[in-house]
Order: sequence, then C-alpha cells, then structure tokens
Amino acid sequence: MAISPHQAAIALGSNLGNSQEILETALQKLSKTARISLVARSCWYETLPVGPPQPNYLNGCAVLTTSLSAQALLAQLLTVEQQFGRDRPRSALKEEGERWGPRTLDLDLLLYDQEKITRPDLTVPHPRFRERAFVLVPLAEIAPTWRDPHTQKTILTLRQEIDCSGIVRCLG
Ligand code: A4P
Ligand code: MG
Repeated sequence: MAISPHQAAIALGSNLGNSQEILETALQKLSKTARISLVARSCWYETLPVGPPQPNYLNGCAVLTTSLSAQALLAQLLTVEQQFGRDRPRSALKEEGERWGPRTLDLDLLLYDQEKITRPDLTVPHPRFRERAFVLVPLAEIAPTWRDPHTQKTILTLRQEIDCSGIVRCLG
C-alpha cells in the first residue's frame, strides 16, 4: 500500500457550465488518482465573482493526503482542469481581462504540509488565499486549525479577519 505522508489543501472553482457536476466529477477524478486520497471536502458555496463582471461561482475546498510532491500534485490538478476543457493561455503573461476571468474549472493548491514553495510555476501557500472568502469559508469548514506557514495564523482566524459578504449561500 502506498504511503501518503503529505497533507494538502486545494480550492475548486467553476462559473461556466454545470458547475456542481463539474466540481463533483473533478473531486471524484482526483480521489481515483494514484497516490492521492480524499480526506474531507466542504460544501459547495455560491459566491460573488472577484474580478471582472462574470457569473457567480461555485467554490469549495478539499483536504487530500498524497505521496506526490507538491509539483507532481499540481501537475495532476492541471491535468484534471484540462479534462474539463479549460482554455489556458499559452503565455504566462495574461491580458488584464483574461486574468480572473470565467472558467469551467479552476483548481488551486492552497497548502502542502507547512511548506513554503516559491518556484516559477508553483507558489505555496497560494499567494492570494488569505484575502479570499471564497477560499477561507470552505477551508475553515474542513481545516480550521491548519496554520498558514507564513503568518502562523489558523485558517479560522484568517477567515474571521476578512469580509465574507461575497458568500451568497451554501448548496450542501
Ligand atoms: N500556479 C502557481 N502556484 C499555484 C498554486 N498554488 N495553485 C501556477 C495553482 N496554480 C499555481 O494558473 C496559472 C498558473 O499558476 C498555473 O499554470 C500554475 O503553474 P491559472 O489557474 O491559469 O491562473 P488563474 O487562476 O487564471 O489566475 P490566478 O491569478 O491564479 O487566479 P485565481 O487566484 O485562481 O483567481 N471569484 C470567485 N468568487 N471565485 C473564484 O473561484 N477565481 C478567480 C481566479 C477570480 N475570481 C473568483 C474566483
Ligand atoms: Mg488558478
């Protein structure tokens, strides 16, 4: 049996297509991936879009255990994103309008143990997770005591520090 020594938290988001079905299927695919186990998942939350005007999102978070490295886990997340036809601009330098634009599926790696990773293709903790209710509300549901390795604050504390008015409702 594979040993899964690492704990990771991921964020899921969708605001194009049948978002609930897309998020459920994405989680199923990840949990069936070798060397990844699903430990917990949050409710799906309808959230107001952050960024340019676009439809509301469905967001959620999951905790995984994995024996993959953080980079290999990110590669799996990107593979699943692509299976849902997410158009990814070739250039890393995106137009302002494309950034934060609508998407069938967005999978972000939020936390990987207590590691701090700064590489061209991977930053962990996710650089914007501390300011986003659409991440912290679902994450606080499943990992309230997990600490941000940069600030040492718990997820629950970070969630209590931000404005959560962009959370419309929990779909269960
Ligand atoms: N990358 C580096 N670090 C990471 C990481 N920790 N997790 C690189 C995931 N990817 C990471 O990602 C571009 C590249 O970032 C990846 O290839 C990977 O190598 P992307 O998903 O194409 O970029 P993006 O998502 O368009 O941009 P960005 O800035 O990551 O956007 P965010 O922060 O994901 O925000 N409003 C609501 N309510 N709900 C949402 O889910 N999402 C966004 C996108 C905007 N507004 C939203 C929501
Ligand atoms: Mg992303």
